[in-house]
Parts: sequence; structure tokens; C-alpha cells
Amino acid sequence: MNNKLIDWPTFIGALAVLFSVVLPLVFFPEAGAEVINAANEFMTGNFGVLYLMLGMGALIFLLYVAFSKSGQIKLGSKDVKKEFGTFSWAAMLFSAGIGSSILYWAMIEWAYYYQGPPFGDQPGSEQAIQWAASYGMYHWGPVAWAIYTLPALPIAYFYYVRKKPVLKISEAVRPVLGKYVDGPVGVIVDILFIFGLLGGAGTTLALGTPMIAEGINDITGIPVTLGLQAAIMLLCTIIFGISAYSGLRRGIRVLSDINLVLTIFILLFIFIFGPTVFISETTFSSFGVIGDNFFSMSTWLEPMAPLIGDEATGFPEAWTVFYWAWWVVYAPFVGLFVARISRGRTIKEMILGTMIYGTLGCVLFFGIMGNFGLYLQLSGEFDVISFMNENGAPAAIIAILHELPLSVLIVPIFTILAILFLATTFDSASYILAAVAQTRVKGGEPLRWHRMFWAFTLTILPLALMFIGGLETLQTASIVAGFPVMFIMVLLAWSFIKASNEDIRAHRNYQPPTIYLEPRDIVARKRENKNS
Ligand code: NM2
Repeated sequence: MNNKLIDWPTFIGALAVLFSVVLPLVFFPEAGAEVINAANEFMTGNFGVLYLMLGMGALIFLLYVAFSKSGQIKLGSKDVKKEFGTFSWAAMLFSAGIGSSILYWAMIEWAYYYQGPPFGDQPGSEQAIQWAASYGMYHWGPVAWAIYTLPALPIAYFYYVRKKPVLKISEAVRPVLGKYVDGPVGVIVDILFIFGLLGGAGTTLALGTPMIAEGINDITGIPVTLGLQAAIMLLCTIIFGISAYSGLRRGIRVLSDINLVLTIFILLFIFIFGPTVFISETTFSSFGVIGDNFFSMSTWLEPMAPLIGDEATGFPEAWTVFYWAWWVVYAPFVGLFVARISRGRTIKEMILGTMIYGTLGCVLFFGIMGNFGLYLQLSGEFDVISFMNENGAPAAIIAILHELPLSVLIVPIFTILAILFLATTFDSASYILAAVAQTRVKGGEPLRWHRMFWAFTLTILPLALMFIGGLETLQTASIVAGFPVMFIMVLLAWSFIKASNEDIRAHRNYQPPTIYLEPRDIVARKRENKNS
């Protein structure tokens, strides 16, 4: 064990913050839950607008960077080849950034919008149905992926262009914070990031575990109890612990590849054996609904409702703000991971690749899985909504799958896929947490035992909370944990612009890739003059 490589202040600081949250919750579960709920309401009620601004800001910023000079900067030296082919790259990126939650929400998010639509529309109305088919897609669309991509810029830049062998968030904000990065401020940045990610992982586990438990119950008949859920969490931890231990090139990549094959299978299966035409048409029409309403969806809050005697729907806080907070806590981790696998690409390729492949992947899930459920509801084949309201969302998800042919096969595949999706997110998360809590990463890989350690640490909070019945509290953990990370995101964007502009200016012989065009007649005249 090489103790010198561990960044002890960050390591111990992050654990201290974690335990200072877990222990009070374990000893005072009820008061703890109340405090967390109040904090959530406070954050989303007062700072919701900041989250929405961050989302829009990230999208505009990235499009600007991609098509600016900085977009052409290559990540790595001149002759460095792409470390991973585009297919593996996109698969790893998607499996890292997207966990089991996509299976959960793609299957069932529509049912919530159907009953509680945005913009004051009536539940169950035609508009509500339109929103049901499209709002989920929006919450997993370009704005969300822009939040994910933003931190990758400075991180990749410092790692490959300025060649600093440190995979840390604090290192990526050095251009703004200067030498403070080497003191407590840098440590605090890294600790807040780690804490954010632990919160995000909490949300993921709190949603994923009950769904996997329902799947296992369906296959084996074992009743869904706390014990089963705890066993599932442990099983998942062991799987992603082993994968993180075996490293990026083996474990993480192999799981991502299996994940992708199963995903393609299940999506194709539902698409072909489900209502193919309905799915295609509804998905395609949703692009229009999102396109038409893109800016309203991205900026909608309800400041006037209480003043004009209307009851606020609470929709923006419960959904868009919550979602952006959740994407935000994962973002620096995904940024670190995307940066790590993007050697040899240009910044533009990295930005557009992440946003386009990411969005496309989510569109497929929501379009196929979500619209399948919506079809069952509308056609009257299965009243998903009543079933969900009675038995809960996880049971409804499994019940929807039972409407497919060969469901004895599909439910187990879906359950395995959920476990794999969870594992492929958490193995990369453990890997990155280890990298951040080290002073250096030798040869690009954090220490093995250290990766394993974070794998188990990721599950401590969820496991502890589950036994005190706090899984629901945990579902919103991202909101509180994400608040400070939002400011780190701004620092990250700022750092990138500062550093890349400095470097571009320093390259005296840098040729801007501009084409100077003249009107055609002038060009023709010049040519004639030359010829005569
Ligand atoms: N996001 C993509 O559980 C998961 O799928 C992890 C969740 C942030 C909503 C990521």
C-alpha cells in the first residue's frame, strides 16, 4: 500500500462529512428526515432559478466553445491516436453517466406527468398526454447532457493539454483560484464534489434498489423486504467493487459492453413486439413538442401563482429543478470520466459527442419504454396509473413488462440490466473518487485498494438509511448535496475559458482556421488580371 499517494486531507475530510450526515440520521431518523426535507424545500423554493440558469447557461456555453477556436484544440499531443474507438467511447460514456435510474424513469415518468401535468393543464387531458410523452425526454435531453459535459472541458484540458497528471476537480479550477488550490480551499472543493457525488449515488440507489427488488420478487417469489433490499445493495456493491478493482480497460469496459448489448436487445424487443407505429410516431412528435416549448420548459418557474391566488403546481421544483440538481452532482464525476477516456479527440468532438450520443441514448429509452407504457394506458389494455397509485412505481414497472410476450424472459433481463447499469455507473464513480482522493494517479490509474474502498463507501449512506426507513428521504439527497457543486460548475467553466484563451494567445504561430471569402466577381476579375 502506497500511503504517499493518498491525499489524506481530502480523504479524511470527505469521510468526516459523510459520517457527520449518516450518524445523526441513524440516531435521530425522524428529526433527520425533517431537516433534510426542510432543506430540500428551502433549496428548490429559493434557488430553483439558479439551477435552471445553470442548465441553459451550460448549453449555450458549450455550443459556443465547440464552434470557437478552443473547440479545435486536440486533447493530447499531435500524433496521439484516439485511445478508444467511437463505439466503445460512447458506450462507456453512456454507461458511466447513466445508471439504473433511466430504466426506472423511462418506464414510468410519463405516468406522473399524465396525472400532474405542467403549465396548469388538466390531468389526463390531451395536453397532459403530450407532456407525458415528451417531458421525460426533455429532462434527459440536451440541457441535462450539457450539465454533464461542462466539467469535462477544464478537466480534459489540464490533463491532456497542460499535461498535469492529476485527476481532480480542484486542479481544474486552478486558473481561477490560483495558489489557493494548494491550500484548504482546494481540499474543500474536492470534498464538496465527493459529498455531492455520494448524494447523487444515494438518489440512484434509493430508486434503483426497490425496482431491482420487485424484479427479483417477480422471478423468485422472495418477498420484498428490507433484508432483500440490503442484500441487493451488497450484491451490487460487490459487482461494481470487483469491476472498479479490475480497472478501466477490463472490468469497466467489459461490463459496459455487456450492458450495451442487453440494452439494444431489450429496446428492440419492446419496439418490435410492442406498438411499433405508436412508439415511432409518439417519439417523433415529441421532438416537435420539446422543440416548440424548449425555452419555456427550460425557464418555467411559478413566481406569480401565489400572488394571483392560483395554486402553484410545484412541478418545476419537483421535476426540472430536482433533475438539474441530480445531473449537477454527477457532472464533475462524469466530466472526470469523460476526460479520462477522451485522449486523442478534439474538444469539439468531445462536447458534441457527449451531448449528441447521450441525448440520443436517452431518447431511445424514453421513446420506447415510456411510450409502451403510455400505449397500454391509452388503449385500455392495462391501467398503469391505477396500478401504480395502489402498488407503487417499482411494482408498476415490472407489471408493464408483463404485458410483453415472453415476459418470463424479459423481466429477468430487465433486472440484470438494472444491476449492470448501476454497476457501470458506480464502478466508474469509485474509480474517480479514488483518483480525486489521491495526490497523483500513477499511469492514469488510481490505486486498486483505494478504488475498492470507495465502492463500499458509496453504499454506506444508502444502506444505513434504508434500515431506518429513510429511502424516500434519500431519493432527494442530490438536492442538498448539489447546492455547492453548482458554484463549482461555474468555476470550472470560467477556468476553461481563462486557460484556453491564455494558451491560444501564447501560441504566436497559431493560425486561426478562418476562410476569407471575397465576392465571386472580384475573384474572377483578379484571376483574369493575373492571366492577362
Ligand atoms: N441522472 C442521469 O442513476 C443514474 O442513472 C445516475 C442519474 C443524473 C439523472 C444518473
